[in-house]
Parts: sequence; structure tokens; C-alpha cells
Amino acid sequence: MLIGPPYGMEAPLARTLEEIVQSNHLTQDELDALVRRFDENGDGQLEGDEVRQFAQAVAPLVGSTMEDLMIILDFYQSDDDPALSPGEIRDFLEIQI
Ligand SMILES: [Ca+2]
Repeated sequence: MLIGPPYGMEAPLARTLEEIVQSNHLTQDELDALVRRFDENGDGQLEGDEVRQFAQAVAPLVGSTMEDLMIILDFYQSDDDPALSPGEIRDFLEIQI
């Protein structure tokens, strides 16, 4: 019998967040898994506290602070929607850092 994490079916990330950040490229699977990791209300986007958690996780990997990252993330808002969509997260991870 397989004993896995409580949410069992979740695909594990093949690479760590640090490796993804350093490579400036992420696959669709990696993007999906990342969004799921921080998307607490399950709406498929990151907003409010979810964005702060994401920024907090990424900041030390890029030698930045969470506050600075929050400002940078604002630039990646390609629409009026205050939430970060998966596409905006991809742009941020592939272009900014
Ligand atoms: Ca969300």
C-alpha cells in the first residue's frame, strides 16, 4: 500500500522552486504545481495572502525582500484583475528573475 501525502494525487515538482527560478524557464506542469501550492482558495489564481506567501518563498531565492518582490509582481499585472494569474506568474518567473 502506498503511503503518500494527505493530498495524495498531487504531482510532485520534479525540480525545486530554487532550480526553477534559476533556470528562467518552467514547464506547464511546474507552473500548475506552483500555482496549486500557493492557491489556498483553489480559484486558480493567487491573490492577497497567497501572493504574499509566494513572494516570501521566492524572495530569498533571488536575493530580494518580500516587500520588493510584491512591488515587482505588481508590474506583471497584465490586466485590471488584482489577482496573479498563472500566465502572469510565468512571465514573472521567466523574465524578471
Ligand atoms: Ca487563489
